[in-house]
Amino acid sequence: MHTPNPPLGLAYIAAALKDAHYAYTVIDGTGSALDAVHPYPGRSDFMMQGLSFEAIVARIPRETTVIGIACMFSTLWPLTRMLAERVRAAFPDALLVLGGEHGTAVPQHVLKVSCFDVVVTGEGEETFVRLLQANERGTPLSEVKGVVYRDGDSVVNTGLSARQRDVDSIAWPDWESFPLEEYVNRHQINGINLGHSMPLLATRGCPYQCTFCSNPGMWTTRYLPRNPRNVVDEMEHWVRRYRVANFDFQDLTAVVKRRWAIDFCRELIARKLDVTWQMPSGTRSEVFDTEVADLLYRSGCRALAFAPESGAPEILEAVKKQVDIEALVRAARTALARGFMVSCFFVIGFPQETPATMRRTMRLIRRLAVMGIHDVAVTKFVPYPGSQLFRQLQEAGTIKLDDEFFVSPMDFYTTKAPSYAPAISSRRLYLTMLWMFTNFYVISFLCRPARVARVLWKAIVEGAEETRYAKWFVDVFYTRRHWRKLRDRTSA
Ligand code: B12
Ligand code: SF4
Repeated sequence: MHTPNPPLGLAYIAAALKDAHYAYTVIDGTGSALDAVHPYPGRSDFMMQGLSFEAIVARIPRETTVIGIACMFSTLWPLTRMLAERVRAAFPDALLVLGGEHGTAVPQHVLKVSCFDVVVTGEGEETFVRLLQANERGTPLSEVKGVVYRDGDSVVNTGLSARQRDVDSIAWPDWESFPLEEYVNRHQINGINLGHSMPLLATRGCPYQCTFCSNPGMWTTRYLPRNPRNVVDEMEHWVRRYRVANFDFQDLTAVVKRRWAIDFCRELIARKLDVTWQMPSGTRSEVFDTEVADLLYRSGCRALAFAPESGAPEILEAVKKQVDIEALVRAARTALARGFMVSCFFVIGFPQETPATMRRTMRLIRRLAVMGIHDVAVTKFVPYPGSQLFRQLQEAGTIKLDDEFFVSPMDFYTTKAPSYAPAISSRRLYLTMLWMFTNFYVISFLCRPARVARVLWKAIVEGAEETRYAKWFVDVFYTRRHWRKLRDRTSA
């Protein structure tokens, strides 16, 4: 189970429908019932948050002809498929459409094992509107770029649609149709708790091609930042509308171009919105120098994450991460000196991983702890559908596309998750991950006992999360117990 976030992708889709004057109903299955928790079919250690399948189906207006469902995480595919079956039973004639990362990654598989009629691949706004127009006019789906559909016994893929180049013309998310305040009031969002927060997207795409990431297949390598003024206009709008104090940027990598970062910060500083913002999903570090760090901080940015992924250059080369570790460490030092909360993301267990490469990663983690980095996240490698490594492992017959595989990222922090590195056993990977966390936090504590104690005190006593490990503590001490109680109440 993970913290649900306001569904930004769907809010963009809703805005596109509004712009095109289509009548639509939004059902936010999670956000509409954040306090309802149900048992997860077939896994007693998982829980499902939100409306039941039956309640979702009951909210779909009877006259609906096209039903779109989003599946961002492959981990959610088994549930999405079960929901689609219920929807299909109640609406046998409706066109059932899947959108989001998962369908884009494995559209053929989706159509083979489920009752979806069409998969919208890649960026969804224009494609979904074109699909609706084609459906309305009876035009063949083969004329709609960006869709995959069944045609008799075969599956037709019209190819990824071209990305919207004029990103400033994309309508802002239609949050009015979603129970956004339910998320905001409970701090159901990605970043550390800096007050009432909502998500924002300042850029689209990422120019890099890391082999473990689904980005190139989903967004291509076209990185398009929005006009800084347009981004700040949107922030100002939400500050007025929802009284938000903080924005969590959901960008794949917000800061790539130095000029853009500087212009954006200057615009935000000039507008005096009195908000903070953060980049919890991670950002590239290449343009992060003293001037950029200072402007980011003055514009309200308080927390960010860099993703070295590994401390071993041979692993970075193998996965095409294109990161210079020493430059990243310098950027992290600059960020710390300016007062940012800094996290670093690591992945262990890439197919090329060996005990020696993991030792190098451990050395980097210890070095970052001594430097004063606030958090690290160490996860085990999972071949995410849509990534180059996924395709390679699938071709090699290592992956079987079943529910167990799709939910495996949920088992990161247990011994269940498999190892894809022939040189490392699953158990060793798990223990190394724990050892890396232990090393980082023990060293952090020894180097800065007062800081760690203050953060943990605030987390445990006040439930306030200043860092990711504080968020984890709050999760263990409060949130999980809270969910268990809610589950027992829901099923009573
Ligand atoms: C924010 C975020 C999170 C947040 C929460 C997200 C949430 N619940 O909303 C948190 C921190 C919880 C998170 C966790 C994880 N995340 Co994450 N996350 C993101 C991130 C950075 C932003 C999502 C977003 O808002 N995108 C912006 C919107 C506009 O894009 P979109 O949702 O894709 O929507 C567009 C299209 O998909 C389409 N579309 C979407 N829905 C629909 C519906 C219909 C009907 C149609 C027609 C079209 C359509 O149109 C939209 C507009 O163009 C993405 C990367 C990214 N930038 O997309 C990764 C990403 C989704 N995460 C990813 C991963 C791997 C994870 C983790 C496994 C990481 C980890 N190591 O633990 C966990 C797993 C969580 C779980 N239990 O499954 C992968 C998913 C890969 C996959 N196939 O599963 C992504 C794609 C990053 C990547 N490139 O690798 N994540
Ligand atoms: S991992 Fe990050 S840098 Fe690499 S392609 Fe994905 S979003 Fe871009």
